[in-house]
Amino acid sequence: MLKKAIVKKPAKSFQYGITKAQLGQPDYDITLIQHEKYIESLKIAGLSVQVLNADENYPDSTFVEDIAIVNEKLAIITNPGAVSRKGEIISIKPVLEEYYDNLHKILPPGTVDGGDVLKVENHYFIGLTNRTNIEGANQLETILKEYNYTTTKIYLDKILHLKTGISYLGNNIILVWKELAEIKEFKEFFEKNGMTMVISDPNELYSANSLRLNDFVLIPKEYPILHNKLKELDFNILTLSMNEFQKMDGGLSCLSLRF
Ligand code: CIR
Repeated sequence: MLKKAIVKKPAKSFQYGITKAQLGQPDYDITLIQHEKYIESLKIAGLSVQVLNADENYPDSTFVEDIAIVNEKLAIITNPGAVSRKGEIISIKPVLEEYYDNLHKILPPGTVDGGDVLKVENHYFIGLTNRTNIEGANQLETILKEYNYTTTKIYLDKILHLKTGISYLGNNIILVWKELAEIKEFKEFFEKNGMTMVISDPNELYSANSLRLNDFVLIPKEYPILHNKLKELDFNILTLSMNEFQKMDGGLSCLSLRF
């Protein structure tokens, strides 16, 4: 059961963050409204939400998922792969110290973005991308193993973060891009654990980043194919307009730390 979420208000500098989306400039006022609605969705799902103040120095800082990995046992502050995001970790430390005695850290030359770290029950998949390097992934594995989690590293290219293309929806159901589902390590794991795969429709790739929140699944608005598939699987679905965040390459999971 998830109890708590940490989010960070988008900064006015949001539009100056990193993006390859080519969807135009985000509208700040609409961004704020979408962020408010995101907070409401977390609350509907039963989480209490701590809202951190915006940090103008870091345009991407609303994407808090990338700067820490949190679960029921421990928290790890990452060393984000993008140079412009490294300073984001400073302000999260005191916040996480309120909840965790055992706060770990990824140290340089290791880099990890939380968006590359997917938890499936007691197993973690770690994507090796432009943001997460092998030194970072190795450090992360060592820490997670201390707490009895198992891990698999996955080499990826052509994708920003691992979780851009895959989400675990609970109940042994995985939502995933076809090209990722075909990766040997994923295939073996899904088969071995008898998991059900929901393959993203090629026209709805953005919605592969969705979020299981207690009794609900939060998906981006206007992805009818996914919506129908999840309805057939009996999920309680919440939807949210995410187009301003999408312009900055952000998805639903990126906007919070949940534990
Ligand atoms: C970035 O490129 O770092 C941000 N503009 C988007 C980060 C999205 N985070 C995520 O997928 N976990």
